[in-house]
Amino acid sequence: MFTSGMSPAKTRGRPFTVIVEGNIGSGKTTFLNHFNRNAEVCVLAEPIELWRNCKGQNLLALMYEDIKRWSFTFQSYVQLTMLEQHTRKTSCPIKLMERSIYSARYCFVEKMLQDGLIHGASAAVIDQQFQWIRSYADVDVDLIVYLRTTPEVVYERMMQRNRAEEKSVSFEYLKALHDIHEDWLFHKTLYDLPAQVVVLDANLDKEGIIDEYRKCEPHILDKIMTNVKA
Ligand code: 8LK
Repeated sequence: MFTSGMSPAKTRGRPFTVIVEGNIGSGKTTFLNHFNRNAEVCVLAEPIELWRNCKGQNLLALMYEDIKRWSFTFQSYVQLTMLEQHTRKTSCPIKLMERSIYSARYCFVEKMLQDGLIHGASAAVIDQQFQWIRSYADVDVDLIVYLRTTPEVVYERMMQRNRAEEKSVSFEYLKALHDIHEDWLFHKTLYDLPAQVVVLDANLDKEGIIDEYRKCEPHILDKIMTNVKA
């Protein structure tokens, strides 16, 4: 656990920022809940309720109903809500975010572009906004935790979770999202990495994964302390 008594991890006027990345069903919520018990950690879950209710419109449902029609609308709003989370002020020294403006652009928009699910013109507008945000807003991060899974395991979890909007998500879509996460965070062949990556085996079940978190706590702490001293 991030121990109290640690010197405040304020880096460059913002909290030490950890983004938790991984496929749909990779256990990000379980990870966040585990670290949420610490007073020094501000946990920001994915703002899915905002995506489900943008002035009464369920953008998440619309996107999965007709991805080509709604991908731009949905991804534009995701980018805005992620910007809000990156820049949200907190008195905690550590901010833990579920996904980020980076996975929005590098995984989801990129995947949609590769598969022709978003028009090139729409992706270009999102990218221009993304580049502007990176230049003028403080969306820097200090550490990436990659919850690494296999597509088979997350497909099974997604089916069990049974989220209404995700009923139409196919194994192929999850596999494609898996591949792009792998390219970005494991093989490191896609775009830039905004911070160092810690990779966890997130195929483990709920009990096993807690042990995996415990194993990585000193590692994460070490990274934080190194960063604070630097
Ligand atoms: O994570 C909740 C749901 O939203 C899941 O079905 C995947 C989808 N989603 C998406 O399509 N694009 C996204 C995110 C989530 C998160 C980011 C940053 N971009």
